[in-house]
Amino acid sequence: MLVDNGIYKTLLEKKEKGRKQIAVLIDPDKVIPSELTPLLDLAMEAGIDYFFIGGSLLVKDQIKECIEEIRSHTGIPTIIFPGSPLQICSEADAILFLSLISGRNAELLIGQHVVAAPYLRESDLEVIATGYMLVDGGKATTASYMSGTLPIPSDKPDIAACTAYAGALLGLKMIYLDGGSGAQNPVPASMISAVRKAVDLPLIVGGGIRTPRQAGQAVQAGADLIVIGNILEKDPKLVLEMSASLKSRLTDA
Ligand code: 1GP
Repeated sequence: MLVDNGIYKTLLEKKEKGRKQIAVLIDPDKVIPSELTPLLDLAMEAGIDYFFIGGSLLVKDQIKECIEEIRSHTGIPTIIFPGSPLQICSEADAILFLSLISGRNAELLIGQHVVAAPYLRESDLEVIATGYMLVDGGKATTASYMSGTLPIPSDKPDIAACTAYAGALLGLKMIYLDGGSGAQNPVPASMISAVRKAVDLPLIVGGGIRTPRQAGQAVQAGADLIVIGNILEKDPKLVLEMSASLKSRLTDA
């Protein structure tokens, strides 16, 4: 039986209403869980939609603590964004079941999914099948290195569009276009709009978004959900401006 915690349904409803969404990515290695409160307060004030939790490589065992901290302070849904099955944690609301469709590494297309399957079957996590596409963001990232895959060149929107369309044909529920955490350049608008034209699935875009303007450009090009991580580690208050920028674009539309 598949668990339904209402996460995908709500995401889809917001997309259908044209309501742009924002997720804050928490890398459990880079925070002290008991000191998350100021960021959580800002995220609530900003009205963010989700917390994503995870990383391509984690060296500290803090996922559970981070999720518990978020849950005890906010009602914002927690979604695991895993780099490996070791990051499965039943305390969250959902997990992105990522298939790295931009790559040709069988382990990340299906191998690790088989390893994860029995744990997911026993958990209360809503599992959301997501086509994950790494895009060249100007430098190697932990995601590109750890996955051992070649990101899609940023000036090849057609490759991205065909890959996303193939993902939709395979029955995936969402597409995540990612430059990787700390990418030098965010995913270009031309690529986001090419993917938007190719598929009607919820489109997540992240990696290297550092300014409200970049967030706005991504949604303008067709992203439904923006993910912001790295920059908030330096300037948590930026979440307020990021969120305001998305909301004003909606009003302008
Ligand atoms: C990375 O999309 C996320 O996988 C967020 O990227 O940390 O660069 O904001 P940043």
